[in-house]
Amino acid sequence: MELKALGFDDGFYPQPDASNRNGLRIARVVAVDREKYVVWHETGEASAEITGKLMFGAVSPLDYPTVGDWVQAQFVDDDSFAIIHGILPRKSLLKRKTSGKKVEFQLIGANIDAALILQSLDANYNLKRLERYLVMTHQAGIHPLCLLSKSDLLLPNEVNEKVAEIQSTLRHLGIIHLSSLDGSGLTDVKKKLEPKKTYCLLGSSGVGKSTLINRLMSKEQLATRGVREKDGKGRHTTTRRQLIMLPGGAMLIDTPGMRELGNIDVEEGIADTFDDITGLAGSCRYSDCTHTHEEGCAVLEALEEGTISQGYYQNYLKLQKESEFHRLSYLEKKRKDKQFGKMVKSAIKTKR
Ligand SMILES: Nc1nc2c(ncn2[C@@H]2O[C@H](COP(=O)(O)OP(=O)(O)O)[C@@H](O)[C@H]2O)c(=O)[nH]1
Ligand SMILES: [Mg+2]
Ligand SMILES: [Zn+2]
Repeated sequence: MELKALGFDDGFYPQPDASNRNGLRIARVVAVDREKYVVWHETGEASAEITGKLMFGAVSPLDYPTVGDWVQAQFVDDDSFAIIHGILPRKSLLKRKTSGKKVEFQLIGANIDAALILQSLDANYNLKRLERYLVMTHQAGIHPLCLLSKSDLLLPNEVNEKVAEIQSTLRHLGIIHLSSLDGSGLTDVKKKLEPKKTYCLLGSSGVGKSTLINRLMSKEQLATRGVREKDGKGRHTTTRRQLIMLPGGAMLIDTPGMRELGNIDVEEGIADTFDDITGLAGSCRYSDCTHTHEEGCAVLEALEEGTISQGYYQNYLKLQKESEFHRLSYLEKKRKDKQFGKMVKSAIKTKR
């Protein structure tokens, strides 16, 4: 398969063949399982590992290949195995905070064109969580689309109410409601998936990601691409992050469900997601207004008048506080890591 069909953007990477001189070829990472990778290249699929140099030079998870990355690799064993020497600059990078107390980034995927944020219309539906996903997506500069699954569980007017509720606060967000069970809305989803473009499917576990992917895939495709993992029934299950080629030529990155979604330093993402607040902020009396207590605050006025909702405003403040807190913790961690690195270096020197 041509690299272009795998999503390679030769407008973004003007000289893809410059790498041939050192015997390296360009490939795309389609699956990551700890230190093991699977890549696609022009003639097929290969298992891959990274060079020791890349591994020891890595100072953070950001320095490791992730699903969707374009890499330069040396192919051996009839192209069945690849050694990854470097990562090409990323057009976009979707990342979140690792779960738990640790303040470190976890990569979700690279070179993604659009994000499909899936929420199910049953108990999982949660506007605040949707806003959280939007912040992460916007921060990466990726276009979001909201998919509401399991519409078969609700009456049509109940579905419309939910859509209207989202639309009233997130006015620019595209929304499609669907049911993988009765098939409604699936054609609308397929229409959004353009060939050679890369999408990622985001959502908590149980919202119907795997079921949707099964509906978007055709049986033939299942057999030809062996990257997917199947359980006994031949259904798609997610145990690792992987990129899937859909029948129409679009690619989809499936991620294991996320139970908590923390963000580190996502100020731009927040500004883009809460654009009603961002728009009002320009009319606040003070340019450094925090929109919490100030005189002449346009945001507080709008809150009073009811043009923006309490929930929207509260979540804005909450996500901002969290983003800043994690940003400072991350800086502190980096500083300590650096100090520790210096200490080790001087210890080695003294030993010599
Ligand atoms: N009623 C209904 N159930 C669904 C739909 N899509 C998925 N499910 C069910 O929801 C559960 C979780 O689905 P799954 O695809 O494994 O979710 P994932 O964890 O996001 O991959 C399963 O029992 C599915 O059968 C749907 O459109 N309607
Ligand atoms: Mg799943
Ligand atoms: Zn203000």
